[in-house]
Amino acid sequence: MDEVMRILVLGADGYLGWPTALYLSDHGHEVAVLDNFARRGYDTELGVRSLVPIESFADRVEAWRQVSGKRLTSYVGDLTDPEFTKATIAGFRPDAVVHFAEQRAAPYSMIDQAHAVYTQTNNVVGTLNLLYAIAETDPAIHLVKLGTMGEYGTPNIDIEEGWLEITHNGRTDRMLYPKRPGSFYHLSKVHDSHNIEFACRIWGLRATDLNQGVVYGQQTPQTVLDPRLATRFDYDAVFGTVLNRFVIQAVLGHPLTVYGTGGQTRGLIDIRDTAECIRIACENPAAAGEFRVFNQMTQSLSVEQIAKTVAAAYPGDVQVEYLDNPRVESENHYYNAVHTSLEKLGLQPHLLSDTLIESLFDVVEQNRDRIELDAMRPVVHWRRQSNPSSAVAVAQ
Ligand code: NAD
Ligand code: USQ
Repeated sequence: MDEVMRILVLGADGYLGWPTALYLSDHGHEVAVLDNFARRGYDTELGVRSLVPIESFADRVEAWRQVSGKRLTSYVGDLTDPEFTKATIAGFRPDAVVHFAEQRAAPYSMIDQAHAVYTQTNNVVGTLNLLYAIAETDPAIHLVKLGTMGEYGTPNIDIEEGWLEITHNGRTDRMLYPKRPGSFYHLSKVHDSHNIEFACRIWGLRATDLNQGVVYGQQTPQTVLDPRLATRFDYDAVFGTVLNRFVIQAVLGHPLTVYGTGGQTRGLIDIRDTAECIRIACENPAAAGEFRVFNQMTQSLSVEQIAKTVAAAYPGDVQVEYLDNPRVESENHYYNAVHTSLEKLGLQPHLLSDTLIESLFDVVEQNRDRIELDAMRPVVHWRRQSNPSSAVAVAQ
């Protein structure tokens, strides 16, 4: 790194925000961390908890100071509060803001009307407040925003990195890539992308939208330095993501819950690569007025391939159960997503390996007594307008 940057990480108490903040701090940057603890609140609501115990925000920040000698400036507050957001940006004066702070579970957004409205309000309003705060404080601040590969859906053409050159009736233009997302959560990210692109166009802001695939893994070189630095690991049917859930199900001796035929294909990325992609994006900022989009994934696999990979890595017997798909999604489709920009800037991907999966088996073994089995079954169905919020609630 040539230059120490001031980087504000929003959503830094979450699964990805916390290890990314440590990674950036470890790379010599001046890092501030912010959260409103909404994620801990969803745990209480759903009756679940992270498989791996996590410390309070204050205790984690203090643990990092003790372990690394580095200080994280911390802010507690809600991005949907415009005054708080403005005061934080004006107070810390970051070179880059990394924005993870959204409600990120598709099933949570599909529970019922209240959860859909909450998700879109929290995500879209929070991001809009942030755009105003940056524009009014200093338009040169680089916004590094977490989007999602699910914004694109599964079109029957190649997925480009955010933009598409279209020729129509003999005329050509460069347009935002058409989006067909699969949940009200994924839609909130599409709305964010449009708002950010517009702010770059009208105010000359600089932004990088990172359309990230499904993340797997739990440990990074920084989080393993001390148990108090662990990041969360979700397994429940609302917040647990597919590969992490399959690893846990294999260890418990539960069948891997493949939804539908398992033919649906997704982009994936290792949690260590998430942190590195953020560092690369921060250290190589977008130009003034540029809305830059990178597809932050390193490989594509179908859900069935993920299940087979986990089953092959596990030393014992593993059953696979094909459930009626609770979601509305294509299970047999073309999928070819370009993801070369981050690699051109230096990303060296960790591709999915048996070694990584085996290390996750160990993490699960150490914490298996913390698992709430009822939370493993999907209870949120896309075709219904009203769902129970958790299997735990259904079981009680
Ligand atoms: P997470 O829920 O663990 O973390 C998000 C954090 O943001 C939480 O700690 C939450 O309390 C905080 N937050 C939410 N709303 C806030 C608000 N209004 N004000 C302040 N803080 C708020 O999620 P994660 O898995 O770490 O994901 C982080 C980001 O990455 C999300 O934007 C998500 O959409 C994106 N992403 C995640 C994945 C994945 O597989 N986990 C994949 C692609 C993209
Ligand atoms: N799936 C199963 N069985 C399960 C869980 C999931 O078959 O037990 C399937 C789903 O039907 C879906 C795929 O696995 O086809 C991925 O589901 P997921 O829950 O792992 O991921 P998703 O809902 O797409 O959301 C996650 C994160 C979200 C992020 C997104 C990236 O929660 O924040 O935006 O991954 S992406 O998928 O590229 O949009």
